[in-house]
Amino acid sequence: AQYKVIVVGASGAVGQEILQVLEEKKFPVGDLKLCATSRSAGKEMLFKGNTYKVEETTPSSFDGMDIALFAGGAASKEFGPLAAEKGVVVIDNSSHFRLDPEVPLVVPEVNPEDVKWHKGIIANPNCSTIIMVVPLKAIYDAAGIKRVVVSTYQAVSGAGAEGISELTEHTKAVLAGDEVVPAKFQYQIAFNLIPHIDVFQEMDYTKEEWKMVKETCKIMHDDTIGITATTVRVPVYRSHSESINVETKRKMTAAEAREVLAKFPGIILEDDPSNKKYPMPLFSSNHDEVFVGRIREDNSLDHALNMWVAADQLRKGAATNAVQIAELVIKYGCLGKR
Ligand code: 2RA
Repeated sequence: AQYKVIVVGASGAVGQEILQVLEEKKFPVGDLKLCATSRSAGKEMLFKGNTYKVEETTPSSFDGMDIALFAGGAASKEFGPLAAEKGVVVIDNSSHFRLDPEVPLVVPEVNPEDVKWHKGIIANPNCSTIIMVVPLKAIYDAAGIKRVVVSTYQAVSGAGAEGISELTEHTKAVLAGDEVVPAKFQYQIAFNLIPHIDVFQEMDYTKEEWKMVKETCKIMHDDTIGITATTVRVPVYRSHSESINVETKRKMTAAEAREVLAKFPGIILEDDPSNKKYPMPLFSSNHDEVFVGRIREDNSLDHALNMWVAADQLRKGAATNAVQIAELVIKYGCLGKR
């Protein structure tokens, strides 16, 4: 069978990745429609060797479509429910519906079954959450989890195409001795780290940090897991990295952790310090797996482990995860109610 697919926000960084992943994974696209705001309407994009013109998103854009992949941003709030009303299965990258109890929040390697109870909208978690919960699930199944402490090192492309160009511009300006003009980021991002992603909220945590806390408990179906996060923007173009400390319920050695992580779907273990083997964003980019390494027992706490992970946040962190959800919708036969 083939499916009528509409990509909303097609011209942005995530939208472009969605098209690439749909093509790479040979998703059964029968009919493709690319939509975006009026600002991007008219742009031409390639898919499977054919040129498609980006149209402005309107309510009628969704007529007769089977699956809508929203790349993120405000469009989901305006058009998501409307598309679902029309019987289109909406897979949304924005944060808008993630914590809605009526909306499943899904990472296919972690909670695939949640796709089955969708009521028209399925939410894609935040990229930094997806990258963390894949290895956490392997540990959780083997030893249980009491608490997680995570610090992230997030690429500038998490802030879209403007984030990418700002790193380039700031780097050139610094090297040329010119004035640096922050626009997308709060400060100069070249040769700097900015511990501020999204807005500050209660307890002086940012919205990005609260996303990691709340989304993880929903995906893992376990509100007893204690999570605290610090999210940081770093001068890296692509791939988020994360330093994760996990306190487990049952003792787990580093060797046991390596064993379960190596076997877990969607993970590539890169953990051989004597040969300088560990994950790095330069090498995890353009892949779909979460790379895990630097696994060590916590020297300061009995039942705890450290690990360092890196993954392409435009792919596994967004586009690939969304397309994998679409594949589950087909596998489980839970397309929209016409
Ligand atoms: C970021 N995770 O990295 C957020 C949104 N993609 O900016």
